[in-house]
Amino acid sequence: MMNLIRSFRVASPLTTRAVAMMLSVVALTVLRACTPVTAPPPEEGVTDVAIQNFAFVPKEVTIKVGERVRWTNLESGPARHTSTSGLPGEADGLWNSDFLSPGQSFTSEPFEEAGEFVYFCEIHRTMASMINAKVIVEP
Ligand SMILES: [Cu+2]
Repeated sequence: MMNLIRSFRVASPLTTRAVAMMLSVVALTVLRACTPVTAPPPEEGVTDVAIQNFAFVPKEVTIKVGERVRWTNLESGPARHTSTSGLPGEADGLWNSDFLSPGQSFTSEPFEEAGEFVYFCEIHRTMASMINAKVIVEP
């Protein structure tokens, strides 16, 4: 009996601490989900494309040889996206962001050649707004 009481007394503050910890984790998660994601600060030689409402914005950008493109997932919901060069089912391997969660960015390497480069989102390859986006590189 004495042992039981003792273990209860020992367990009780621990339980309180565990509950408090769980609550703070929940609070942090809620807080994080409610914090609006923001675009990173502009960078010279980098053109920004937002991924928002299941679309690349703008869908077409024009840059110069040697410049880069940065994609940022600005969804307010939990949707992840990718920026993947090529066409759905025919990724050409020029770049691939992997999964971008809201708030995450991916910056391409500098484009070394002039031309037009299409890309899409691997996850939403059936949505018209998420395919046939374009980077136009001028000499
Ligand atoms: Cu997507």
